[in-house]
Amino acid sequence: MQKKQIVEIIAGLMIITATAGAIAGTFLYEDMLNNERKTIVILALALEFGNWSPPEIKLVEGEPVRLKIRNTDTVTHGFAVPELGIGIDEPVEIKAGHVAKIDITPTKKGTFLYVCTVWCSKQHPKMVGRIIISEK
Ligand SMILES: [Cu+2]
Repeated sequence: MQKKQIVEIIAGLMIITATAGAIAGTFLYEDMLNNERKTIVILALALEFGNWSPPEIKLVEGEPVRLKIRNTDTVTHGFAVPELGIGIDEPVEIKAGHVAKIDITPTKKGTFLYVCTVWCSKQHPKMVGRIIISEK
């Protein structure tokens, strides 16, 4: 192996290390910012493949949460909670394999439906889940 090749390999490794470090740092920083926020992961799947999972989530009035909606399907899904105004003015579209992050602090108790807003299959209108918000 020539000296030039060795130098190029070392330079390449340094770039990879720096890139991985920057990415890891970004995630850690995000987690730090997110410390006081509970994260709830919801999987988006068309009805025939399992529907929203979990189909029901429980939140507490006044407690900030981050919803991470992970589309593990092969088609695009949308997310909205019409009664809470989520995904209405700013539609949330999540392409296959992508994740949408929505930070909310529930301000009213009750049961609200979350729906898919993108036509994803024949069963699309049945792609509905429930958010139950209880009093603190
Ligand atoms: Cu849909």
